Amino acid sequence: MCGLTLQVEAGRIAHIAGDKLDPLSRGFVCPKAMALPDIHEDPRRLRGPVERDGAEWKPVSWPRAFEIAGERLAAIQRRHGADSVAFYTGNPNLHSYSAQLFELEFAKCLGSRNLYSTASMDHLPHILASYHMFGSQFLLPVPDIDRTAFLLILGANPAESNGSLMSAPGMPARLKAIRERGGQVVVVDPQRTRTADFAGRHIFIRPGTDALFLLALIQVLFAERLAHPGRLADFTRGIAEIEQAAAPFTPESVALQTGVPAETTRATAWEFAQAERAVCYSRVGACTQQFGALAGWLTIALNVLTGNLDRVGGAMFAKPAVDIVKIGGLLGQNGSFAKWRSRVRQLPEFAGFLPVAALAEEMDTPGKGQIRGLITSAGNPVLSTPNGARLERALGGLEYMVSIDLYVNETTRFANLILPPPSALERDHYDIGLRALGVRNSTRYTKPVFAADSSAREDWQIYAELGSRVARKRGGAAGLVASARMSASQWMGPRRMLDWMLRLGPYGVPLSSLEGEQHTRDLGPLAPCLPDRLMHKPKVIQLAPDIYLEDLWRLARFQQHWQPNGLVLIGRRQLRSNNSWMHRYERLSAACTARIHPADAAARAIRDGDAVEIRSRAGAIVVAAELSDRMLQGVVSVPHGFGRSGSSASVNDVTDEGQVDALSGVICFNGVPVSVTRHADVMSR
Ligand SMILES: Nc1nc2c(c(=O)[nH]1)N[C@H]1C(S)=C(S)[C@@H](COP(=O)(O)OP(=O)(O)OC[C@H]3O[C@@H](n4cnc5c(=O)[nH]c(N)nc54)[C@H](O)[C@@H]3O)O[C@H]1N2
Ligand SMILES: Nc1nc2c(c(=O)[nH]1)N[C@H]1C(S)=C(S)[C@@H](COP(=O)(O)OP(=O)(O)OC[C@H]3O[C@@H](n4cnc5c(=O)[nH]c(N)nc54)[C@H](O)[C@@H]3O)O[C@H]1N2
Ligand SMILES: [Mo]
Repeated sequence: MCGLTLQVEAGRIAHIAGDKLDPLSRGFVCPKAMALPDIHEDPRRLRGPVERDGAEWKPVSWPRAFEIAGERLAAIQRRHGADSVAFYTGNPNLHSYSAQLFELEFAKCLGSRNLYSTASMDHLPHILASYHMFGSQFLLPVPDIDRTAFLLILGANPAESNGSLMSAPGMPARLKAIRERGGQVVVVDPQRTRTADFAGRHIFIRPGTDALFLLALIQVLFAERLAHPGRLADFTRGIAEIEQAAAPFTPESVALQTGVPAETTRATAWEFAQAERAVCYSRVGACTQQFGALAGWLTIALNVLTGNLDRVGGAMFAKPAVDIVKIGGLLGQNGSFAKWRSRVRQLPEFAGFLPVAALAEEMDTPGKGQIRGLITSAGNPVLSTPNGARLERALGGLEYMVSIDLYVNETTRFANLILPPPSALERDHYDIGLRALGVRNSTRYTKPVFAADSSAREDWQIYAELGSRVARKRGGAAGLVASARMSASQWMGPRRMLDWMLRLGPYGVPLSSLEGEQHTRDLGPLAPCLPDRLMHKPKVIQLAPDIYLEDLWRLARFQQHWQPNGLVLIGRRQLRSNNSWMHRYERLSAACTARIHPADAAARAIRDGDAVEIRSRAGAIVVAAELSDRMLQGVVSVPHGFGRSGSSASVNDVTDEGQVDALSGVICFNGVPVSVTRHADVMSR
């Protein structure tokens, strides 16, 4: 999303810089963009399909690769039913419009209910809330960060992650600007993060208790007559219900579990309510935890109850050139929840996808519907999903596996076949999803920087070729229809689809008019759009959907039975990293250490730099301890995405696939009970 200026000399990138004329990123560029040439030129990147032969990888032609993969996957489905082949789609697919456009059609070709994406370890609570409250999973509020006077952040570190579900390149400057214009930024996090340093105000919170904290804020709003939804009240239902539901959760009653003093909670509620323009923004830390769904819902509720939803400086909705809310509605993609559940543990689907926490057990639990074949695309679930070690064992037992990826990684090494697309610089680019989350409306289409090899297949082409083959070879009426639909999509191609979506959008710009533009086109600041854009019929905000009110019983029970116990594990992201796959580039280097409070370390005779063993129900890892008083006592933090080599370890060998938010099925990466022991002590036992 950062506008870039690339200088190309003799077929190579000679220089990369931020585009100062970009209306959104204003010249800012993060380390990930600087690594683009490293990815492009990396000799380890796969340039053509490879087939595994024992421990060796042998090149194979594209036609032959599609033929084998199509036949093997369809054969499994013919024998064991469509659900026996699963599909996992990873994070980078969200950054490729053409892959995204073909992904759902590909899933239809498989005809399987075993579909998995990163949503359930990331943003599921947010899309679940938008679906229930606004009627569309795509109608996601974005903090109007450049005009707000009070930003309350829970469980996000945008100064390092660059913002998520909020496309706002250059967060440090944007955070500073809030304070320079007299505003406030408050960060609620078990670690004092880089974002907290910019904020100036930081509140420590115990992992997994954000729902309690947010409910207490809402309780204060009602008890102290601070709730003023303003014009939103005309089209909001459930205000009285939420008042009643929040009543028992006073700041005093949640102080013990959250670790936030009652006076701090009360003062925060007052400041938030009285600020001229305020917005609450919560992300990964508040999502991927035991009450993630409740926290996602309450974040929006707090904004509504203070009149800050759809208000300048509050939580607003972008008006993107490709209106995915409208198109999603036309295509019947507003969302769905718990229409079916996973076979083994009965975890709910959302929009057709099952929680990743179920993936390994669906593979290694025998019975009808067991997964025997797998396609992964742009992902690395061995490192990115909970209990990666169990998943790894399960991968070894598959009958056939295909991976669509640029690399042999910790997951794709189990594939029988790897199909690599060209690098990001060799394909065109348009941000469909991320522009819809922009803090300012803008649009840009980027042509390929380099021409791909004539034999190269982009992700969408791989989806099309493989999908139509599997569907056709599986046979049956459904298979033939899916295959024909995919062929029609392939004939149309992603560019024409994009052009059509742009023309249908609120600005009616044809793709050809964007193609000639050097810079991102500014489409202006965010503007109020409710109740018009609401997708419920009638157009209302459902402030208190039953699924959330019912889940409050679980929260109350947790509160009652809460007891201080040992250490819990949480994650963190670092500036020079990107999930599991960018550490290999020299320009990106992050460290995999266990951050622990000095008092917790002292109690275990751990010194800075000592190797420590972190153990949970699921497994154990050994990493170096990093003593830091920026951690809340009782909490230890390890970043994810590192492989099991040298001094690093995969934290997801410790996270527990058994620990999910019971309502949504989102995984609890944050708040895993662990023991931490000096490695030397473990060895001598
Ligand atoms: N403990 C813990 N675990 C976490 C998280 C956490 O906070 N804590 N965060 C979770 C979150 S939010 C996410 S999004 C996931 C990410 O999890 P995944 O999506 O499973 O993993 P990535 O590391 O993003 O995988 C990237 C892979 O995509 C490949 N790739 C890159 N570009 C392309 C492309 O254009 N096409 C194709 N086909 N492949 C490409 C890369 O080579 C790499 O192998 O991790 C989750 N895991
Ligand atoms: N440099 C870099 N940028 C990235 C990525 C990357 O790997 N590296 N990944 C990208 C992806 S896929 C995503 S989804 C986004 C994520 O973007 P963010 O959500 O901003 O990223 P995190 O650093 O995971 O922030 C989570 C924060 O939650 C805190 N936390 C943990 N548990 C709790 C809790 O129970 N309550 C509260 N209140 N806080 C808690 C953690 O201490 C941490 O500071 O970042 C994206 N950007
Ligand atoms: Mo993510």
